[in-house]
Amino acid sequence: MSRMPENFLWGGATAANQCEGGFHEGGRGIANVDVLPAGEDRRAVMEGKLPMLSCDENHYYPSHEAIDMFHHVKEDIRLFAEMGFKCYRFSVAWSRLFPKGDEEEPNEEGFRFYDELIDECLKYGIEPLVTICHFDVPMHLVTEYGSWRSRKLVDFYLNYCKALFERYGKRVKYWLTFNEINMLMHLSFMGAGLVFDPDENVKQTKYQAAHHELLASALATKLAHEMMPEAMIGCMLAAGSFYPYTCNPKDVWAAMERDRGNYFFVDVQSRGEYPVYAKKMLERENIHIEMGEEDERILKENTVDFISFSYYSSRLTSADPEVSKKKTTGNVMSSLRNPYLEVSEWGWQIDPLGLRITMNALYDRYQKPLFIVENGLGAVDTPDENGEIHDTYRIEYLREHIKAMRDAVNLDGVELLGYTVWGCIDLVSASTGEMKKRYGFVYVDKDNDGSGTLKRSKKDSFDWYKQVIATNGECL
Ligand code: BGP
Repeated sequence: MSRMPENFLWGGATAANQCEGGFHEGGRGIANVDVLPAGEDRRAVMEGKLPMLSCDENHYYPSHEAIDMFHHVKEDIRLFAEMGFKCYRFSVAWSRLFPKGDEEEPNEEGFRFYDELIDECLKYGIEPLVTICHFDVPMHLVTEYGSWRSRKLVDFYLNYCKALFERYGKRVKYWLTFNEINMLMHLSFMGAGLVFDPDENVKQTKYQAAHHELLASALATKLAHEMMPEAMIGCMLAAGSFYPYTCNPKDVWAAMERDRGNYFFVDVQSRGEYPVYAKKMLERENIHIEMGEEDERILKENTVDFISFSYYSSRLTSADPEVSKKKTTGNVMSSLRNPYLEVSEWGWQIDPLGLRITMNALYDRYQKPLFIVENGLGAVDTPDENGEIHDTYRIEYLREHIKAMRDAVNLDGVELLGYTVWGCIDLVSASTGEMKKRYGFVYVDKDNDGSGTLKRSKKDSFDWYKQVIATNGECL
């Protein structure tokens, strides 16, 4: 009861724009994620409210070097192997393979980094799990086509998928079409390259863009199944169930509606059609999604094989506008402050049982295998006088979440393919652009302002996680 099933995929997860760096190397083109500055303007740029279509002198752009995995790949994968990783989730930078995004043929040089990365993983018996698009859109597609608001993006994305499947189809089994697809609704520029005009009907644009991503996801799933019969294709949701603030039915209703706002995407990707509640909502709000004749059939016939998600916290909501003022931060969406929970240094609430609740909710709803592809604690790590990091707080967070995950599997019967800890090596924070918000088992010597030697060192959590994997989750 205290172990995970055989062949459970323990590991870690990263994203290209948060760890690779080398943003101009090998012919890579510039992407939306490269123009996200650190500092106070970041939020408005991420939301698409403050257009930043190129870099300027007044801002610092942390993705440009990130932790320079581009030049440390062997060292980093070796460290993951030393922890006993069975799986490593990473993303491919679209603009490395298609610098502008609308080229017919991929940039051969761009493959080299991933060739090496994947070979290194396989050398150590680590299963690669590839996120095809983790927020990035080549900037040329943003400026020339308006990003995902244009249906043309579907073709460009598919061309990119084809290049990936051709190259890596024999070596990679697990693929995710879009990271946190529901991010499009909240941080629309970071998540989908959307910039809004002041007088634009933003909701209309978001749902049209969402339709294009959903269609692209279904077509990529189709292509993957045709080209790689063994492959497993997943969707990816920024998950975390909403709790009602009180037992007032109005609060319960509010929580259900907020959950549906997120489920919408996975409902389409997993069940193959727009759920009725969404159709009704679109009708009420006078939002009209332009669809091609075949779109509904394509969605229906090409559903995903598994449901992956990130989980950092549960969420809390209320129907009462007064109560709704007591907010705290969280992944993508803010939440009300739950008095029963503690928070991280960044105000994200810590709720291990919420992971079990979320897993059960997703499994009940979709009846497909789940994969936890992000979970972890962003914290300040301070090296002691010997340069060591005793991150007991991180161990504690992960231990409690792993216990909840074990219960969901062993006591509730949820089918779970694996668990990859977010930011298994320190990397740039997506929401804040900071290095100080660290998730890793491996410390990277680099500061918020970009200074540091980039030297890697093991934290206490490194050996702890190694033992967790070695005992298949028994020894926590
Ligand atoms: C998710 C993203 C990741 C990652 C993580 C942690 O939204 O998929 O890219 O960054 O959250 O968030 P943050 O970096 O803001 O702490």
